[in-house]
Amino acid sequence: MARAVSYDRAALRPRAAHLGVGAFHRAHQQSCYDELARAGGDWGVVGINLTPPDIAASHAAQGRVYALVTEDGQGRACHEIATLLQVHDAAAAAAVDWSDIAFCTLTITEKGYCHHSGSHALDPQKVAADLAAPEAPGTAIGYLAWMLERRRQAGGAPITLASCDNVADNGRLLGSVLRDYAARAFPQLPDWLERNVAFPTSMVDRIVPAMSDASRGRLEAACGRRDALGVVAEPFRQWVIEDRFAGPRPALETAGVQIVADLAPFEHMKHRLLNGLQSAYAELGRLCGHDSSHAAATDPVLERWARAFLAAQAETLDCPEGEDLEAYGRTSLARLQNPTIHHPLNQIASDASFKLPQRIAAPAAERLAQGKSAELQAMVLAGWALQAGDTRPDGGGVVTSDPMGAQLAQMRADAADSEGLMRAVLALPLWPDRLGQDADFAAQATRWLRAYAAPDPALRRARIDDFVRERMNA
Ligand code: NAI
Ligand code: CS2
Repeated sequence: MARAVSYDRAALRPRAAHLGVGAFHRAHQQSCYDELARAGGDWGVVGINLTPPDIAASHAAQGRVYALVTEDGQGRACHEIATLLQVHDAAAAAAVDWSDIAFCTLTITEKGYCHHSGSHALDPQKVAADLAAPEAPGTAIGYLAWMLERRRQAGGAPITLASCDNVADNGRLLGSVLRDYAARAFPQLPDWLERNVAFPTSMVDRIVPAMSDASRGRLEAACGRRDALGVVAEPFRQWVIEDRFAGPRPALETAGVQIVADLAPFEHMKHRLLNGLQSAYAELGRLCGHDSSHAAATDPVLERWARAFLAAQAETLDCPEGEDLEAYGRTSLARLQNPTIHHPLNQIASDASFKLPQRIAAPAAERLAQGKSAELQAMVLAGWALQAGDTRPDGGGVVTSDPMGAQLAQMRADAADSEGLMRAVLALPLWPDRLGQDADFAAQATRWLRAYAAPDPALRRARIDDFVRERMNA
């Protein structure tokens, strides 16, 4: 039975905003705001979507309430979420009243920051249209800069902009690209930003696959109705945010959010263990013939491989306060084995050129610097070299997309052999220099590229199994 809304929605005020009202925001930050409201808080959220699909009309049509279903092998729960007070699609974004908003979060996908992947630098080409017409922005960076310039001119109050995307040091990335853009578009804005805007880094975690016919069916069974904005997620939820704010903020601690001075250990732990394993399965799982992370995580060969991979990744981590890295790794694998969450590997493989630098390449480079093998990470990069840009749909019709996909497909076509292809991939400006300079790493990645060339997924799987059994004493 659905958990009804227990608070007076009229008492909620539009004090927060969110850019990117996608499935994850509706399942994660909104569930935190909902808990705050149930505890007596008055923070409501103004949602803004700058890219399709438009959802404002659907949100209004169903009374500005939607269902969040959390489920695992032990059961299913339906939560009615009413803290998303408004939704504005791109055409209406310019009219949003930001004057009372003190805290804004973002989930605009890794590519939404208009930066060079693997860096915090703005890519001017990605904002060229906005720089030509800064009063009519189309990108999230252009829109935020334009909003902040109007706030500056109006003598507006300080504001916190908190990225919640899976990119390395997301707060510093947002601050970096926004300051660079502002200097080009609104010369008086950078100084105001320094004094009035905070960019905390966040680590956010809840597995929220894109909705499918099957998950929509489970939502209807749990909540007793169809729901255009409904989402289905695992029960696990974590939000760790850097203690860096400008102006008032919601009492996020009420919802179990951790406010910490040093965010990096938490971010690296999540990016390299949970996210790293997901991206590893996105490559190796598909090579072994699997469509979902659940299928990969319950494959005995890939489960054995995962235990070796998680141990190797954990060796590059400092343990965050209050955490246990080995237990976190076990929990990460168990979460991917959740029988109700069938996360398409093609969805996880999407935008991999923005994900693999922090999830795979950075720990690989650190292992090499420690004089340790990074062959497990090389296996993942070789899988990416072979599959990036392959847009064939999986069994469920899900396709993968990556801004560098076409470039990788061309590199495969142009390469004389596996060694030439791997050399070209490791020369891309995505990775730490050490990866391209280490002959052993390049040789290992090349050998796996050749091993993956076997046409039969069962043969590829057998080669992975042989490696794990022989080399990792698994
Ligand atoms: P989604 O596809 O449901 O929603 C994507 C949202 O991003 C939409 O609101 C869309 O308007 C916006 N968007 C997409 N491209 C954009 C661009 N170039 N500029 C501005 N806005 C853009 O995806 P979902 O599941 O909500 O994930 C979004 C992001 O949330 C992920 O990329 C990741 O960084 C983060 N995240 C997702 C998790 C998940 O399990 N789905 C878990 C943890 C973080
Ligand atoms: C996934 C993440 O698609 C992907 O890149 O690895 O969305 C993952 O599900 C979340 O980060 C979990 O919190």
